[in-house]
Amino acid sequence: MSQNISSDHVHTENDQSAGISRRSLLSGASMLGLGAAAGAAASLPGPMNSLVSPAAAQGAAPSSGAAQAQGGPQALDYPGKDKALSVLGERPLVAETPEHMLDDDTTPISKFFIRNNGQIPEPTTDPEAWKLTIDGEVNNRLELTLAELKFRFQPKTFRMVLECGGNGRSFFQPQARGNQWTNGGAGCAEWTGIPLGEVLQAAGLNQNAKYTAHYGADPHLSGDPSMEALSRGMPIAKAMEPHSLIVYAMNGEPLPDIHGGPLRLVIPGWPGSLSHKWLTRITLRDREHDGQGMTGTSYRVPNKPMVPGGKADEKDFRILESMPVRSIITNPTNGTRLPAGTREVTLRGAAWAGDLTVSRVDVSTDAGQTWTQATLAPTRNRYDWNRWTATAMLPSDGYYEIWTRATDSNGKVQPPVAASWNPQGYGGNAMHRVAVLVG
Ligand SMILES: Nc1nc2c(c(=O)[nH]1)N[C@H]1C(S)=C(S)[C@@H](COP(=O)(O)O)O[C@H]1N2
Ligand SMILES: [Mo]
Repeated sequence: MSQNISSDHVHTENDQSAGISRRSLLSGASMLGLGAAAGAAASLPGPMNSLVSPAAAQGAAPSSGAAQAQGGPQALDYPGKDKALSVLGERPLVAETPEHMLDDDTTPISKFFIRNNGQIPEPTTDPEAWKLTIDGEVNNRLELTLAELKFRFQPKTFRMVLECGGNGRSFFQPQARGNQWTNGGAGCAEWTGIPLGEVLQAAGLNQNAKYTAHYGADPHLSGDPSMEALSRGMPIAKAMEPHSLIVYAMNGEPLPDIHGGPLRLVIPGWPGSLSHKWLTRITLRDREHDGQGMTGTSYRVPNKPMVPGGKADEKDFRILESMPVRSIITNPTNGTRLPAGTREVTLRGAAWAGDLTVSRVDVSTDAGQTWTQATLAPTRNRYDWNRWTATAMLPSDGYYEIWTRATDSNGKVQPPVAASWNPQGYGGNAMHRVAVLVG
């Protein structure tokens, strides 16, 4: 059975995705040989992108990506973290959450993805004494400890998606530069903190203040103290949104070290890189910030469609702002084997849309020939994700792919493949697909 599945999709010897299919096939065969119980994740070959376009390699997920080139996803070994997170890079440490592990309404800390650009700083022994400076184009420079911040301002808690700007990057063909995220560079946690806008107001923004610049305590990967691991910023209007928070707690716990504790920004809807961890300073600038991660093709996308794999004209790039609409299937797990005779499968998932909202989610079991609308659970607050449910009807035993696509409040729908190729692979919001085998 699995041989048939695979042989449709084997390409040439030197085609990387062919190797991946074969590996998946081998592990899949052994799982099936064990007679995996209903609902258990066997490693069926992932949905193959050749169903959509032979040129793109989307479907190999979760078996695609750089980590897998060395033979399967590497498990994470980090205190407090689920070992089933997959490591995309060790230096800096980057790990994503496989889609089926995003099945909780609120993503637990243990399952939340990790993205670092530099070294992980030494944990502080005195979180309440952590200092944040607000300077630059302000009338009164502020220097506040975390204790003072909590004392002076009213905290807010929102459940909000944090999503890496490169989420979905692995679906680009040819491969785009950077961590090869599938859809797991995202999570939705309850963030508690002080609205950034209130703190900026207290610092008295002057008329020249146009843009923020963020600095943190994490050393550059090289250890060079004159270099920033990351230093991004945003227009004042985004900073003043009531959901842009200076955060000190996650899911009701003190913000964990690995997520930027004791203090970070959470700037929902926009690339995760704006949500600066180990936050020490925000400088108000009179122009667009030009720190680490603001120039060239970093977090920037072309103004006009470019030839996939072609050379970038950086003059014609703009800063990536709102993230695109995305939905994921969190149940069943890709590769699930269901008992013979199963005709109904309960589907669960999540959807979100950057600054926008999700207007609908649809699912298909026939490669998009027909679609069924999913039921969206309400969001708790702006920037929360919509959990969704649907029932897939399977007419017979056999191999099925379940596809999901979300539509945003502007009517934009997720494309079948990652569109708008760009050198660093932003905006890869191809429909998510999982394979199931009935019988
Ligand atoms: N100081 C600092 N903040 C940072 C980063 C970093 O490397 N250093 N990475 C950013 C990126 S690219 C992302 S996607 C998010 C990830 O947050 P998490 O590791 O808590 O999931 O943190 C952002 N904040
Ligand atoms: Mo990111």
